[in-house]
Amino acid sequence: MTGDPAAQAIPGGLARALSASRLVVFLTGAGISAESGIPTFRQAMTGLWSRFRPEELATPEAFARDPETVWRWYAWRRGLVAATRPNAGHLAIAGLQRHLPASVLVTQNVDGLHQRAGSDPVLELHGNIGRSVCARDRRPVAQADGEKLPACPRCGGPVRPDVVWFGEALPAGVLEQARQAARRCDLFFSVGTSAVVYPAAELAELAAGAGATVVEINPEPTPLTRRARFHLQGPGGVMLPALLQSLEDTQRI
Ligand code: BV8
Repeated sequence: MTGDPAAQAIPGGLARALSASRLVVFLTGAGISAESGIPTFRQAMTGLWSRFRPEELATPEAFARDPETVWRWYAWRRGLVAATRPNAGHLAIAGLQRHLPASVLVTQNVDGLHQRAGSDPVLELHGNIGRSVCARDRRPVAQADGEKLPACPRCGGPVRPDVVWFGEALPAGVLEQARQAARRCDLFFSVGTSAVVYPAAELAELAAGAGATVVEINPEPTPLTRRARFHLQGPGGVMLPALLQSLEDTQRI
C-alpha cells in the first residue's frame, strides 16, 4: 500500500469490494469538473453571469423569453470547457474502468470531459453543450460557436444547445439504461453531485434499494450521505486516484 495519505482514506473493505465487483456504476455531477476550473451550479456564478441563477437560465421559458442571453451563457460555458482539460478525477474513473470487469459511467454534466479523459461510452443524462439542435424539431444542426444566436439552416428558427433544461424530460433511452445499471450493480459511486436534481438523484436510491453498496465522493455532505455505506470526504481529483491506487494494490496481491 503506498504511503499516499489519500490512499489511507480508502477503507480496506471498499478496495476489496471494488476488486470483487461484477458491475460498478459511476454517477457524476458538476463537482467532478470543478478541479478543471468549471464552476458547479451551486457555486456563485462568476463575472458577467453573477447576476443570474442557473435555474433561471437553464429553462425553456428563459430561452423563449430571451434566446440571445441564454445562447451567450452557453457560449461562455463552451469557452470554459474548450480552455480546460479533464482533471485527475476524470482520468482516474477512466483508469478504474479499465481495471474493472464491467462498469457504467453516467453523468449529469454537459461538458464532455469524461469522453476526453478516455471513458467510452458515457451516458449523458443532461445532454452535451458541444452539440446544437434546432429549437423547433430538436434535430441536430452543425455546431455553431460564437455569441450570436444562430438560425436553423432548415427552418430558420432559433438553434439551442443539445441539453436538458429544468422542466424538460431526460432522453428516455439514456435514463432507462442508467436505471437498469443502477438496479443491477453491486457498487454505486456518486461523485461530485449535490444529489438534489431529479430524476438523476434517484439512481443512487435505486441501487441501494437493489442491495448495492453506495459510495459517495464529495467534500461536503449531501442528502445521499446518510444512505451511503462509505463517504469519502474530499475532492474527486484526490479520492478517485487514491481509489485507483488501492484497487491496483489489491489486484497486485
Ligand atoms: C424533469 C443541463 C420532468 C443544463 C441540468 C422529482 C422528479 C422529477 C423531477 C423533479 C423532481 N423534483 C424536482 C424536479 C424538477 C427538476 C429538479 O430536479 N429540480 C431541482 C432543482 C430540485 N428536474 C427537472 O426539471 C428534470 N426534468 O424532471 O422533467 C418531465 C418528464 C416528462 C416530460 C416533461 C418533463 C431535468 C433536470 C436536468 C436539468 N439540467 N443540466 C445545463 O447544464 O445548463 S441539471 C444541472 O444541475 C447540471 O447537470 C448539474 O450536474 C446538476 C446539479 O447542479 P450542481 O449542484 O452544480 O452540481 P451538482 O449537483 O453536481 O453539485 C456540485 C457538488 O459537487 C456539490 O455537492 C459539491 O459539494 C461537490 N463538489 C465541489 N467540488 C468538488 C465536489 N465534488 C467532488 N470533487 C470536487 N472537487
